[in-house]
Amino acid sequence: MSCPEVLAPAARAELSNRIWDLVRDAEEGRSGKHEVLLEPGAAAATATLAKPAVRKLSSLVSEGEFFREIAASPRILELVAELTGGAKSIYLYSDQVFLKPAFCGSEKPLHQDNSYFRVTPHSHGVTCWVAIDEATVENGCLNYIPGSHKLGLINHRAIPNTPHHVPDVNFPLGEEVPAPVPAGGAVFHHLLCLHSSKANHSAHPRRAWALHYVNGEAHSPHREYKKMLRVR
Ligand SMILES: O=C(O)CCC(=O)C(=O)O
Repeated sequence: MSCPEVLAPAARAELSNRIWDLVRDAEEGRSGKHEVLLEPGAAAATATLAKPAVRKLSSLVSEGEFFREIAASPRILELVAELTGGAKSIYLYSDQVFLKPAFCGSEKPLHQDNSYFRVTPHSHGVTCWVAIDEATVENGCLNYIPGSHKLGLINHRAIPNTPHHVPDVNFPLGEEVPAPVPAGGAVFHHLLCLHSSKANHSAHPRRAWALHYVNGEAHSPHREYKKMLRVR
């Protein structure tokens, strides 16, 4: 499901600036609060990019009120409640910024979010992926396999020496369909919906803030409610 404007232009601009500040801190080794993943190919991609490039930054909400207010904004939560079965209470399971720096942003292979999170029932969680920059086919928007949430949780195998894992099944999974999103818009996906994003060879960075929500009746072996941010 897509929503062209979950952030007002001023909020998107402020969020964008704050994320650039955090990225700069991370690139200069000053990001104590956040788990940071770097692009493996950044230095080799172009002569002008011979410095670390961040590919993922965890837990923006740990930065404070500005980020928490967006994560708890009524516009997002209305849709989250509807997509998680009319939930009365909603928690933020986790949040992370996925970056695809210009020229060197690498792909995120096909996966189901719940192969990582293990939330049950699967329908009690949802991901809201907010585009900070316009996400296009060229700079690596998400691609979805429509209807793949109906496959149930499928086996995944780890790709050695990477943080990724991919489906490990011997049946066809279906065609991937790109889902471009304007800056400030969002796509929402079921925790079992197969998705990926391709490499960014364009001159335009692509950043997105993924907010993963669960309702108050979900379970996961990896999270306790008391450690999650209650947003409703
Ligand atoms: O933004 C990306 O490239 C990948 C994001 C993703 O896999 C997710 O939000 O679940």
